[in-house]
Amino acid sequence: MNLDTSFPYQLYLVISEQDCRGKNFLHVAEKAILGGVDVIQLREKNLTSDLYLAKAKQLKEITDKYTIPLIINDNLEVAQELNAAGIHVGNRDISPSNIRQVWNSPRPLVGYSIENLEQLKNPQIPLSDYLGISPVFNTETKKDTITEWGLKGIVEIRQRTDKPLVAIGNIHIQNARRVIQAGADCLAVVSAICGSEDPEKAAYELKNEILK
Ligand code: TZP
Ligand code: MG
Repeated sequence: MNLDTSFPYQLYLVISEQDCRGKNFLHVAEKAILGGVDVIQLREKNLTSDLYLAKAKQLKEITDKYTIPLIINDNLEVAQELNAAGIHVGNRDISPSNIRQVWNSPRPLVGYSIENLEQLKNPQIPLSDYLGISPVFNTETKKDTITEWGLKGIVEIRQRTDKPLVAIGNIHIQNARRVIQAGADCLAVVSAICGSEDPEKAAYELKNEILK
């Protein structure tokens, strides 16, 4: 169990326009917040920084309205310019230590993805605010992944670190409870909410599974 109260979030939406499959992504985000999402990450992979920033600004109007933190995936320039709540990076991106060197006020939330057990010894770990367990289950949404952690993987990571653990990868209503029981503190989803016909209901039901 994580004892760190600086990460009080349980349901984490990772959103991109494409993953909303034709629905208005701002509308999806707002409905998801109304359903119970606690934190949102904008994860756009094929945009210039200008377009990424423009999209992030639109989303931030909504997250600010509900005082929900907005985290930017892997673009420090956009995250800082936006005055986002934080940034999420992976093993091959800019490192948490580099981020802390150039961005310390207000202190950003820094999320760091864990793709293999070796990485837990990495000095970047103490510099991050939460660890992304990536992916818990293989997913069509992101195919360039390394370790499918499974529930056993979560148990193993939980034994080795007190950092807040955010599980991601093919998490749905049917497996959400088991992922929490295995030791995750927070569930991150893309398609379970973005791909739903009713994002508010999807978020509400997931949140209920977590709180059960
Ligand atoms: N990182 C690891 S898996 C993943 C990311 C961004 C995608 C998760 O998407 P979904 O649709 O919730 O499986
Ligand atoms: Mg990345």
